[in-house]
Amino acid sequence: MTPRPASPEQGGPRVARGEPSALAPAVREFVEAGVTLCLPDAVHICDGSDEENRTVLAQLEEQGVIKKLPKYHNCWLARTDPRDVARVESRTVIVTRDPREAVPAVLKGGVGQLGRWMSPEELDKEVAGRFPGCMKGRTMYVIPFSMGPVGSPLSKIGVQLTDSPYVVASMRVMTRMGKAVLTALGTGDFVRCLHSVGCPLPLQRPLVNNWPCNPEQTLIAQIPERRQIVSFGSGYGGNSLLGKKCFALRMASHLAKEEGWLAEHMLILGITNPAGQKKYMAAAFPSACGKTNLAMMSPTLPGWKVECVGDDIAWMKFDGQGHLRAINPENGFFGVAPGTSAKTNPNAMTAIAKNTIFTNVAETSDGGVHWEGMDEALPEGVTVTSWKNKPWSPGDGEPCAHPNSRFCTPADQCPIIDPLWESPEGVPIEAIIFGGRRPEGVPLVFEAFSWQHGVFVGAAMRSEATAAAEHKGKEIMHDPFAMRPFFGYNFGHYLSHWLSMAERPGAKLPKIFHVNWFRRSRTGGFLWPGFGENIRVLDWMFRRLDGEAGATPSAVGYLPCRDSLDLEGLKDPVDLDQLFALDREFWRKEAEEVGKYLATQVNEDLPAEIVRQLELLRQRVNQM
Ligand code: TSX
Ligand code: MN
Repeated sequence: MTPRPASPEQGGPRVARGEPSALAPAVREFVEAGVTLCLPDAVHICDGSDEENRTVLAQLEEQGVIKKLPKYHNCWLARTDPRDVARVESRTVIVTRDPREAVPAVLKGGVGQLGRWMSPEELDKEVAGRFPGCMKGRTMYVIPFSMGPVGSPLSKIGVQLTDSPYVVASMRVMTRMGKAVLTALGTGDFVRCLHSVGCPLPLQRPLVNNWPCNPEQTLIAQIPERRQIVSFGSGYGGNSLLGKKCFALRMASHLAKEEGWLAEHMLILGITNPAGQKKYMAAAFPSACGKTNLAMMSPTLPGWKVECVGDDIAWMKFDGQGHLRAINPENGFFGVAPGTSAKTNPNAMTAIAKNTIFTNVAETSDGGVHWEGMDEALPEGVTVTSWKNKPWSPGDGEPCAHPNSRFCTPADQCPIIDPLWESPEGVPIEAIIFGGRRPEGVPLVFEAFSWQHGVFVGAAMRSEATAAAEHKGKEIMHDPFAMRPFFGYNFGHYLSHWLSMAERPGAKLPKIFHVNWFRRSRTGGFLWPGFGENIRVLDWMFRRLDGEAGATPSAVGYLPCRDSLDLEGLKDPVDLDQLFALDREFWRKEAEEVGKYLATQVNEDLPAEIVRQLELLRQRVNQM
């Protein structure tokens, strides 16, 4: 491949927007290298303006990638190629020289489930087999973006090159994007993000739904040492909005380990009690636990207020006073649509009524959106078109919306967005909540005995996975820290990093809790009403932090004392005995399973302290 000069006069790409010569030298070099490799027809440097956004959306509409939803203000629907609907874990890699930096050495006979490694040599080969000329006939957009408020000491900057205008429109929602970011960057450092849908023009094959993608060649690579992210073949958000999972979790977790902070898959909420005292909490849940619902919940207890800082990612760092300060590095919510309703999440429903990009939801004949669990009767005479663009009716036996369909909406449209959500110093985190979807055995809430025990609780997280096509029944999957697909480095080293927080002089360590909203009774019903009633659990935590609520030690952690959970005003009685019951045999098996998992998956990299915590759990269970 002969490199080509990158200026229009010399036959390089047309500059569709922006001024390449005004870019900082390092940014310009990155853009020029992208042009030389990908050979786009034009380059567009994004400024982030409203006018630019309108142009990008109009172009997407003209290409038939999105269509307007006239029932709402400035809302759009994208239908993807049905082969490009989710993150692709099998094609997601962490690139390091030493494989042990990226993933733990799995015990012989086991298959690693905590990430995939690729060597730099192999990556370079894979890139060379995909990217040369991949943007021919297309425009390469240059997206300068900040993860976190522009200029915050906790924020980080990236520059994404992409040939997808859908990515441009979505990144404008999910990150702070444009001119202000280039100014804040100056001549500083940034993460280099390169993305292509892998469909140069003229097309080799016809598009499906006008959605360019290249599923056979999909690859998502994080290269921490080079501060680089490379993504090919997918336009779907988790693979293509590189600021989110790739940067804010995989790349950032690596940077956080180097720099002494934490990049976590956590929501952040503010909670105010009837006396007006406020605290912030962060919470990590695996998928299908209603994380976005909790982040925006409407409490049922009188006088309590919950406000949302973020619904997916938390960057946390101890400040000079020893407080753990957190920011939400994102600017929007990229939430799962099905199950979101006026009952489960009224605040999200309000947020998504304008300026929102929907992907793979169903469309109503009156220009609105629809999905499973939206809980809204269709107006008389209104019909539904499914995510596959086919007429749909409730008896069809297929969902109208893809189960992983999404809304992409600006965070500041959430009615209960926290007043400090863009505070550059972050909010002080007093509690960290882990959780899982556990039909059996795991009580509604418990508090860890110590930081070290809490880290073990995070490592031992498991959750019921929604039945995937290849599985028969529902399985309880391991998902440590809800980070299993997002670790940017060896999970054993990650555990050591978390444990090391206890050695920081002056650090005021948050209390760690574990919750389970999903325990079922012997007859199969949920034992806890969940949703807004979860405030009763947060209230108990709140009072624990103030040293007020009572707790009794158990084999698994501190449990609320009788009467220390406020159950007043609950419509239906709650069976506290079943909700908090601890069964010796269940926990013996649970400890054994967690032990087996950590021994095979983390093996030699498992910190001795975690082995000790497992042994302590075993002893406590034996003494039950
Ligand atoms: O999001 C949920 N939360 C957290 C809310 C703040 N969900 C939905 C999970 C799917 C993503 C829940 N589902 C919660 C919950 O706390 N709890 C449950 C289980 C449940 C479902 C229905 C009822 C009670 C519990 N009751 C009725 O439907 C009447
Ligand atoms: Mn997530």
